[in-house]
Amino acid sequence: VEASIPEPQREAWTRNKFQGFQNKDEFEKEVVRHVETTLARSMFNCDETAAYSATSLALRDRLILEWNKTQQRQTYRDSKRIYYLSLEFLMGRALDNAMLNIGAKSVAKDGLNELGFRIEDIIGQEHDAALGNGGLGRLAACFLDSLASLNFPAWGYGLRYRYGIFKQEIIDGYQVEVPDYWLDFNPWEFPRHDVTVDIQFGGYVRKGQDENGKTIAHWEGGEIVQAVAYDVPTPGYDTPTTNNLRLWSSKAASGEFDFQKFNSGDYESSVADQQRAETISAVLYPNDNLDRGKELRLKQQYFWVAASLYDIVRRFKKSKRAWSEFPDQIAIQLNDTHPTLAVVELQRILVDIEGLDWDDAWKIVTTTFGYTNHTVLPEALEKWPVTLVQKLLPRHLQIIYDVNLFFLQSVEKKFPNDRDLLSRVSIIEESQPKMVRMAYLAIVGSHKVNGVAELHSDLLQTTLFKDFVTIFGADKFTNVTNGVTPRRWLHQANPRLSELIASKIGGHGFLKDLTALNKIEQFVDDKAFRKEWAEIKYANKVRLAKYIKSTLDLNVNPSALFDVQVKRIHEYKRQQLNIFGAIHRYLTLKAMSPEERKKQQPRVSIYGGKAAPGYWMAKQIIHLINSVGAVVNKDPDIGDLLKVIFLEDYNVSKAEMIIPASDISEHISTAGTEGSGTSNMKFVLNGGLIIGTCDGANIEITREIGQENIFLFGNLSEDVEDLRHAHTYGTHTIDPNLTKVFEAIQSGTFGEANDFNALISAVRDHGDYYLVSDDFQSYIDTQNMIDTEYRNQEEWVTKSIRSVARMGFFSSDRCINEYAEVIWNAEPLAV
Ligand code: GLG
Repeated sequence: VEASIPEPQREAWTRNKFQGFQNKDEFEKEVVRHVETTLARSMFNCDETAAYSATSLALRDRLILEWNKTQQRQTYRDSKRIYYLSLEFLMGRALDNAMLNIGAKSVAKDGLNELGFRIEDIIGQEHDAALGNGGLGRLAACFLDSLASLNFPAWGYGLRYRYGIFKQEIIDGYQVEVPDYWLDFNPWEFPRHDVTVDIQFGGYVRKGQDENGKTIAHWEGGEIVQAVAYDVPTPGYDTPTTNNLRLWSSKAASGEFDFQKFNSGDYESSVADQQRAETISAVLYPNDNLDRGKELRLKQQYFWVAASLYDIVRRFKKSKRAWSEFPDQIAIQLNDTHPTLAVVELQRILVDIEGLDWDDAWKIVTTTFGYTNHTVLPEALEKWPVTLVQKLLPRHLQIIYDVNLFFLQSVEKKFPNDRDLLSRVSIIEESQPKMVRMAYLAIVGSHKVNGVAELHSDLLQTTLFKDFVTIFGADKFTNVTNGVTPRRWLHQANPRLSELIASKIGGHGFLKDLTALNKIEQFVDDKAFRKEWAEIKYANKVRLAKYIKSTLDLNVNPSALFDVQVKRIHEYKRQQLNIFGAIHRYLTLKAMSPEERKKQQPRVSIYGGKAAPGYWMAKQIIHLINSVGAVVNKDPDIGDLLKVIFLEDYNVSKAEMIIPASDISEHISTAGTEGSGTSNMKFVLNGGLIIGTCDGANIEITREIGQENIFLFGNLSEDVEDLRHAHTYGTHTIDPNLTKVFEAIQSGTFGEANDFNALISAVRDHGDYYLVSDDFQSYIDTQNMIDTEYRNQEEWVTKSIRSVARMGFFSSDRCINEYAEVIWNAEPLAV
């Protein structure tokens, strides 16, 4: 069917072109129209939820126009496109971000005011889009913002989970998980019921022949599930470019019901089939840095990857170019190993469906893909049982075996008679049961492999992927240090600081070129500037204190030092070190005379983060923090000197409030374990100082801001192995101060004496894998130093200003430009 409007009628379309609101009056008109028609309500029953919905719809209309134009422009210019495949996109709220990016916030603010609403209340109505666990998913969201802001033709591809990351409730000090049903009303997505892909699972492979007598594989039988596209417009900052995030949702291929079954009276089982299909995109796996090897997870991965590749290939084929041009037109980035099956799927499409020779196809595949690794933790490295892959994806398993065979043959040729090497690098691990090593498959199937911070990339090349460096050469391996978007993490989260900076350095240009922040360093001695700088931090702390009061009914003093650790709860991130340190502080204060106490620096120790539901130790840590808080916070000897606060349900929108309110934040992972960390960058960008180990991006932050502006402590990555070895084979003595902390816990100071035995045993009896005891004294000393330095507020403000001024490197814009140059070989599209 020819859907386009014939030439003579197009004039009427152009004449009636919808422009979206252009000023306050038109904005109000649009909001009222949406309230009265789209929502079928009126001024007599327009609550904040309705006002939020209507405001979003008015904004969305504007976005959609630019989004359409962007897509047309990108199709017309037909330049190289970037596809970012990520199982997680932790987008957070969209309204505020959209208003700021398209420059409509002040119009909306005034308009809403006239209509009887405060913009902050309206923004606060939105439910976070929480389709991710932590850093990996939030990085993908920052990347989308940068890709659009820099005008790259880029799409994100992910899954449209019905349930995102669970909501965390704290009941009696324990984490309880509540499902996060976020799709009730989501104005930011567009269902594309006409964009569907049938996805096959199971069945068998039949060998056949094509017209030329060449053998080809036919994958037949099994079940079909349908993928439906949902599009989310992602606007760039201060540019018309609005890119697309396409999320796939699963449903039964036969439509609503199996009519055969339905008509024969078997209603229940026809509905069951439908529900089984919908299960695929139903829920985000809530594990961060942990692979659980669940069958449904593998189904999710293939479902998403196959739908995305079908879409990408379909778009490419429209251009009628030769297959050899595929890698000139398309770069696909694998966000971790989760989408690695895409490598196999593209090879399958090219060989089985498009009839290319194996070697030609494989060249195209490997030139197209790049792979980003985010962690060296062994428990996070994905492996799938060969038997499971055989059952769900029989043809893909054959291809994996062939890829492995040709790869191992090439290794054998280069390094003859090294059987050990062959078994070390084989994509198939010869274990019981046999496993497919996804990271190795990703390396072999990509032209570039990168880590996310310098130390992390070095460790990859010297440990985990050492053999592959020998085989492929060092050029294949590179580093792209993570970054964060200054739009959300400075301009949106901390509007007053953003304005102050803009007022000093001639506008908001730094939001597009963050290195321009260095211009504020010349004002470091400017009295008025310093004063306002300090006032903004204080105001942000007051806001957080109010939030603590309203949610926990606890009073905290905004003048106290706010010490924050918010991130996923994980033993390697060492929230246990933090809380042991807080207990030590408590015991020390208790032992002091009242006069001595008066001289101490008051501190609020703030924690937040989710534990994976099956991660028992992480849940113990949450329980300990809450148990300590319950005692300390009501101890009259202590008063304001120490408060221990656990903030429930840490997420992106809460991060936007918490991060600007921090004086010191903690990034204290065991050296060599954190890939990069990205909240460390956000905290410093907002004028908070950090205490950290020599790990992840902390090292580069130190290099940029100067070691006088950061509090580093603890053992170095190169000493970790020896220390662990000594714990296991030598005599392992526990730090005496830490021993006192353990004794306090086990004497029942914080509730049931035996509740926390596992946390203590891990350090004392089971080898202290995370080096909590080894780093304890250094941690305590550094915290004491922080107390002292905080009392010198003048010096503290100087450090804060200088640090922010030197954070330009950590913009995700810099990061995306590096990917584009070194990995994607792609360029922005002028608008
Ligand atoms: C990983 C790592 C983090 C890293 C993030 C983004 O653990 O250190 O900053 O990816 O690269 N799972 C993660 O969050």
